[in-house]
Amino acid sequence: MELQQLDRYAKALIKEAGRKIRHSLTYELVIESKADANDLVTNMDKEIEQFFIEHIRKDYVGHAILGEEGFGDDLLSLNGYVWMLDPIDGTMNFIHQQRNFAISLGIFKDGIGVFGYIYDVMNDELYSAQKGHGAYLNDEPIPVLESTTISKAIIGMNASWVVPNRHIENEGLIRLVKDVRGIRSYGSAALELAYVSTGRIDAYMSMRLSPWDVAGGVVIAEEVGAVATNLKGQPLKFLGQDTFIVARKSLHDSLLANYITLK
Ligand code: 2AM
Ligand code: CA
Ligand code: CA
Ligand code: CA
Repeated sequence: MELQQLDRYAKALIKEAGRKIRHSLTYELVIESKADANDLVTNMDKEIEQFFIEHIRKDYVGHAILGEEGFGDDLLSLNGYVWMLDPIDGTMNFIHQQRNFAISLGIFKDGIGVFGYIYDVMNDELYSAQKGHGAYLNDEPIPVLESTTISKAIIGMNASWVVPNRHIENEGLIRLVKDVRGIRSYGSAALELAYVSTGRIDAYMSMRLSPWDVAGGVVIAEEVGAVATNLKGQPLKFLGQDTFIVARKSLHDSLLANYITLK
């Protein structure tokens, strides 16, 4: 298969899906809760996932699809081509703000990320990368990240980190909040990965993410020299949920060694 053709195809689908989402803002959304009252999903999350799946199943027979809203395949392995799709990452922002959400897509082959895409729909900004070929924001190459220190770092993380929880010791997190330059919480894992990749923030971490939240972003982040693992420092499996951290290597290692103590 011609990889450049696959890249063009994926980008065209993403742009078309983005147009559909922007257009949908003129209509009233149907909003439902999933696992809990604040875990939201709309008709557009479902429609956009189905839009991708219909096209991929027709044009790339044999490729598997892993999508948040469950219209894709139930996968036990990552053999062959697998499209990991989050049709709207940051659904709460989509509903409340009509911005700060993204389409997140990773195309993997035999468990290795080949293409990554994050589309900031309202800003018409497409972050993309092909493994080994660098990362782009629209048509501009994204420079490789320079190293930084904790004291100059802005860290993306969720406010739930400061609530005592069963995953991580609070003591290290309190020290972290004091030691870093700033903390940000954007509410879209995919956009936070895009921001780490472009140096707008220096790290992003989460206690629970799924493959479709990070698949595209990890391909992009690795192309600019960032490292992504779970909070134990282990490689990501992209099958099932896990903890997550992404940052350039020195910062990643320092965060795990000095601030994140798993219970
Ligand atoms: P989503 O908007 O696609 O659900 C919010 O901090 C980030 O965490 C978003 O990227 C959100 O993705 C993701 N997330 C993953 N699991 C979630 C859950 N159960 N409830 C809310 N957000 C979740
Ligand atoms: Ca969701
Ligand atoms: Ca998501
Ligand atoms: Ca989603």
